[in-house]
Amino acid sequence: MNKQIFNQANPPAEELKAIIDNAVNLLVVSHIDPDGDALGSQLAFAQYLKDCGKSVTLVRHGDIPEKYHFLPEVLDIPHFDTLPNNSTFDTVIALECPEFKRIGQASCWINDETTVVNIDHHRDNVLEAVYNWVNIKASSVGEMIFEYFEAINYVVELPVAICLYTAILTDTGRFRYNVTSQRTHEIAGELVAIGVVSQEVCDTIYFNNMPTTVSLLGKVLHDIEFYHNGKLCVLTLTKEMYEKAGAQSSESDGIVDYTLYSKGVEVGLLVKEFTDSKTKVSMRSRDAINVSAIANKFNGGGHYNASGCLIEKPLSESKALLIETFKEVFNDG
Ligand SMILES: [Mn+2]
Repeated sequence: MNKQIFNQANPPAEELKAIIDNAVNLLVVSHIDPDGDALGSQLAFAQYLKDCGKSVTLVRHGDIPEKYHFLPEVLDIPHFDTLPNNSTFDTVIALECPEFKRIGQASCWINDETTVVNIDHHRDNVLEAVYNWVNIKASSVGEMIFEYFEAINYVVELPVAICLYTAILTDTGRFRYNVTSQRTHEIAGELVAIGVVSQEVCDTIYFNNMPTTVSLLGKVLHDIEFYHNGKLCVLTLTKEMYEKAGAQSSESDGIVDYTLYSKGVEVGLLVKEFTDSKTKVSMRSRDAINVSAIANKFNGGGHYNASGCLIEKPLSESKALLIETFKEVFNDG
């Protein structure tokens, strides 16, 4: 089969449906350390495939954050190391994965014979699959899947609606990022019409933190730093802070958002001690600055206003390097 590339908003419904009609044994995967869009999209698409009478397997690489445990059947998604090695799939649906390596170990089920369908909205998607539908204007893969469901007249029921709403809500930062379009709100409205209770979903995800998480946030905010005339905000997370707060590593999820809480900040960084020699960085920006390009310089990637990378240097060195890098960005030399 020749490679097909659809860089468009409209779902290539006929082509996609034809692939699914021909598929027998499908695997639905997403990226390492799944987030709301990854899990919501995976669950929604898998339900649709089951409703088509297909044999469907889901798999994940990484833990499911506690705040997403309410998603219907999410806890049934097996970790890749619990799936039998000899499982075979003729078709793999890869959601939210700019490249196969983002799938993690679950990519071991992709070989030359596999028909891979890549559905994504990352602008750095490398179009590795046989079939690629990439819409960089979509707020989320959840939004793209809704468009596809609508195009083929698949009736979305409440469990699927909850999954798609979660995907959209989380990937738009609660309808805040600039990818949030009129269409995004319309789709959210349709999902509410199906029965999604917006406040319930929102509170379950955002207002349901463990006390240790909030304690960790307090420690991080206590040491907040500003550079380059207040345009760069840096939050630092050390292993010691985790220990003192009694928090797990997954509990830092969302802390990066606080980097943009203050007036005048254009870029926010969360710099996290990963190991003694590696530092994990999350970047956020307001409209004008493309932090994905900066993350790329450090072999990372992501979106225009939200990206990340892993720097192979200790925390303090990485932080100094980043602050220096942003000097140029702000012409603050
Ligand atoms: Mn996404």
